Amino acid sequence: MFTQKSKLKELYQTPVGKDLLDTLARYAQRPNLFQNPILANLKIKTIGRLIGKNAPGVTDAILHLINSANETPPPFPPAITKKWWKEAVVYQIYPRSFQDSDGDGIGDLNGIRRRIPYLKELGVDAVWLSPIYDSPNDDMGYDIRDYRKIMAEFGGMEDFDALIRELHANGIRLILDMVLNHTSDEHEWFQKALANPQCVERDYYIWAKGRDGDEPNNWTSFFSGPAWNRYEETDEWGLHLFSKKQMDLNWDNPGLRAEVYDMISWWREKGVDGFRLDVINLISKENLEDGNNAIGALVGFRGIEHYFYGPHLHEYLHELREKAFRDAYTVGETVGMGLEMCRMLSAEERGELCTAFNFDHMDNPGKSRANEYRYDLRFLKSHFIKWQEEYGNNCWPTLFFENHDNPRMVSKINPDPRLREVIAKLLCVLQFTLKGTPFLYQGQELGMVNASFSSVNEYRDVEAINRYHELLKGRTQEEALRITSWGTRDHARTPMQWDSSENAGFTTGEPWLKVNPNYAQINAEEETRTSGSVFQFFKNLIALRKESETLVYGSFRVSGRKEKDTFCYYRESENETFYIEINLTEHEQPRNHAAPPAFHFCMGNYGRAAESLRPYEANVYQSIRRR
Ligand code: ISL
Repeated sequence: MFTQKSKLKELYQTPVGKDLLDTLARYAQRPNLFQNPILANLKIKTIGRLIGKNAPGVTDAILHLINSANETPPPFPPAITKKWWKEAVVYQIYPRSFQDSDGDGIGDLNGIRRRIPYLKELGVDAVWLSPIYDSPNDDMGYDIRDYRKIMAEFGGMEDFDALIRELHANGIRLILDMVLNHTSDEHEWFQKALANPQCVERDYYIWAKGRDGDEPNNWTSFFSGPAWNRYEETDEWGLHLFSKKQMDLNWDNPGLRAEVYDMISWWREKGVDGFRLDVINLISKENLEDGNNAIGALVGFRGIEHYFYGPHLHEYLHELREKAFRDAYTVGETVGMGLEMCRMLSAEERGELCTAFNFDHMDNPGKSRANEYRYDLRFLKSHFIKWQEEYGNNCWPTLFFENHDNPRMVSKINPDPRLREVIAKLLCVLQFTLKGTPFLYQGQELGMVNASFSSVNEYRDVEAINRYHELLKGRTQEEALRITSWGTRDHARTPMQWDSSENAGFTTGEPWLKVNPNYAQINAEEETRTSGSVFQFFKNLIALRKESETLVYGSFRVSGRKEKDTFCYYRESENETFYIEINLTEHEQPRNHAAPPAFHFCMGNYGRAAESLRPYEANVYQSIRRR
């Protein structure tokens, strides 16, 4: 057991210790702090001063998490096993904003079916649909009311059956988004629990008595405010880590788990090929003790240390694999998990997840999408080298820059419209030449960018709306709008831009969320017929990846490890090598490594290579195939 007297280097040897210390260092904007050999000899009790949070309880919380997570790290096997989901290009669709087919201003399943030829042309192998189930849409479908019913605005079960049939007929697999940490408070289980506290469904949720008339503990919601609703009828409080209408499920209840396994098996029997698992690492709550204030201030959510890597997480994930997912593909949305913890959750021999989403690269150290800042691409070099070199052959990375929760990456890096296409293509080169499964978010292949919002009334994102009203306590409407406009999830949810007709061809009705007015310049119709467009670049690089096992299973070797402004690397297999060179800055950079001899220029975001590396230049070279 580790104690306050344990040295940092001893803790750093454990999977959880390494991730927690690296996470703290990143939040403190000192990402390599704990690799310092001098500091490594210090006792953990000094950690408070090091990270600027010399607060009581931080080191106790870290020691407790490390001591209770006493797993042995998975081995490092010599070979990679081949799987379809390691070779696939996955395309995330946010159904509400993809294509409307009935003119109600909301995307739907028949609209997706209509766009299958577009997905085929791009080279997509699988689609991930954000939740399509019956929901009151407090959190746009991530608040599920009936897991076995299609959301009315999206169509009916017959439309789902038609969609999966046509996707499969076109060689495209289907991944559904499964939200298992919580349900809508309008779900039948929760309604029964309110109506009859003695019913079996009562214990499917997490209830507690208040404290002196206040919440049972000091936990805060991811969506602002306390994480509890009070229910007068029984004088109890119900836990909601997200919106007030998303009630956390009690995974310690075997009856609840059995209901979930049955429901997942039902979808698998309908032919679903895989599942994206919403905040899946939060399902095991250790206890309901107060959260540490310093950790809450550092991470932004008080109480998170009691549930982000709970005591039964591995047990429940293994049971999910055995009794529900079986051989279906799974990718866990594992908020707060570092590389080592993702290895514990997804190494092949552990029989838990197939892959995991780690978010460490989505913001620069110490930043979040709640901050206004220019994303510095140079941070990606150390991040990707670590994940390409240390993840192990029995784990498989996921490669993404956008999703439905984050602003458009091009806008985060540099909003200069003259650089938009070059940056979009640079991100494409990283996503499709590094080792891992690429997850492309709708519109990223067009180089879509953030919108601008003139009022909170234009927001549809519950997280942004709640935060706006919280900020109003002490700030003007203009300030609250400006601050929430940096990270509102609405940026990713403006309707897909299909063509230059009204509403960008998304709907003939009134769109549920405003269309970005730049659709006249940025749209699929224009780009699919224009050589050199962002779409064509994605299509060509996806095609290159498909014809070359090297870009899928080849080894990774960095070139110029110490150079800050450029990221150059090889992908190698026995008879073929690719060399990639990237300028991570908006300034011209000297080429410190000529492309190796016997390599030919394959593709690049400036069309051809030049004497030096121009702003954000990214080039792919290929060796002549050795026979
Ligand atoms: O963006 C995030 C991490 O980078 C978090 O703010 C995000 O809310 C968290 O990852 C959880 O997101 C998932 O669960 C939420 C839902 O609102 C998100 O859309 C979903 O991706 C609650 O179900």
